[in-house]
Amino acid sequence: MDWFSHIGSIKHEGRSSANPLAYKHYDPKAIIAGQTMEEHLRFSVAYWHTLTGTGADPFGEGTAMRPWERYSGMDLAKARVEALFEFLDKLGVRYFCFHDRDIAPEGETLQETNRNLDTIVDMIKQSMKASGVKLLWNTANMFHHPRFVHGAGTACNADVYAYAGAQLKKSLEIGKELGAENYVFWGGREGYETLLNTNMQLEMDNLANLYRMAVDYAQEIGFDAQFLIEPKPKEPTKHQYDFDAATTIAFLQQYGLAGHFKLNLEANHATLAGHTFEHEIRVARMYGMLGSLDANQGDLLLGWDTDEFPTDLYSTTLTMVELLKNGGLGRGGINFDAKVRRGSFEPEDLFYAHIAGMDSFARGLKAAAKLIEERLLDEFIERRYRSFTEGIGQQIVSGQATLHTLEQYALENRPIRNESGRQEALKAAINEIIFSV
Ligand code: XLS
Ligand code: CA
Ligand code: CA
Repeated sequence: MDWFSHIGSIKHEGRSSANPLAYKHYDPKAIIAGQTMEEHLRFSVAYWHTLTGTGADPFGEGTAMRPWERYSGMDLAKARVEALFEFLDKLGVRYFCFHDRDIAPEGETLQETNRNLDTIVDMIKQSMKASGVKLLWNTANMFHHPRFVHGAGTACNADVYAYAGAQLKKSLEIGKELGAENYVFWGGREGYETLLNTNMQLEMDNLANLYRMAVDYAQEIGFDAQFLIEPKPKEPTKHQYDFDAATTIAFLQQYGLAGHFKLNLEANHATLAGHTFEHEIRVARMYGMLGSLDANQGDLLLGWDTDEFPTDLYSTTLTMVELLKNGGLGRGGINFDAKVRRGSFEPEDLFYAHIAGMDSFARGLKAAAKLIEERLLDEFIERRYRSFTEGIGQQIVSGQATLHTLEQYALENRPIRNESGRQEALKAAINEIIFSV
């Protein structure tokens, strides 16, 4: 069955092409900063938005025209697998990600749910083998079903916690079966609505214990994926425990888990936390905890998680600067956790959206490589902090300074002279680089 029969393979046609179904910047084999674009940009398609999403919002039902939606139950689940692999092949994308509940419907019992999963996982495994496509990560959806009303790993009800453990166990087995490169934990309901009814200490201890059990079980079955926690400050809970990169790292350190986890950072979650994406990436990088990225963008006018496809070249450029400086993402990738707008309901919009996201990152990569090569920011920053390379600054950096020596210096020092931060000049220079690539 051909699910997108009217669309062929998407090719790189370059900047002069007017074909909306072609890449203008993403050229998988082009070499940038010593590696191919394909190696730098390990793009991934998100099952939940692209195959399972319907365009429904709290005010209206789905609008998306998806040829596979004429089926239901397990037939629908199977049709979506076929559509996914055709979509990946036509786009030339080598990775995908899913939640357990995206790929197969829940049954009446946990046993039946797991049997449904087994059937679809077999089918996915065959398609992966035939195509060479890989699983960037999988995860367990422990936020959608009403049983998780008060959370999963932070539930106030031990029966729910046990169910979550069982679901997590099965998900780790699936990850192993499909050779997932990473395994993600996003705790949509791991937070609280009000402290009036919440034992925060117990909830966080329990969450850490669940993570520890997952580490142990992965070791037991020989599942060697990189574990990733995905921070998000809120939505659906009012206060989510894994608020942002810094909070999540502190949590992992507090519970002695930092050696087992890295972070999966999402652009829209960063902005919901009041940060830029590059801020979150920088924090993770400083702690050696940068794992993988969920690429999307929010809307300045809307205060929620809109998961739009990334088209902001400024953000993709600064993101790629961080990635290049990190020496890449290792086992991680750039997963389009992004959905087409409700008004973009035709199947070809899925192609336009991914092409827009991939070209935005490809152009961001080219601009970032040029920025680094020209040492525009590096030179400025080095100069800005040069007072720490000699004299009293050098003593501060090397840990030799004391409050006595600082006082002595300050008392004798001539009037302090600060220099401009030149933010506007730097932005203008970055603009020129983005225009030029
Ligand atoms: C929701 C999250 C979710 C995770 C995976 O906001 O982004 O989709 O990426 O559970
Ligand atoms: Ca995400
Ligand atoms: Ca999101």
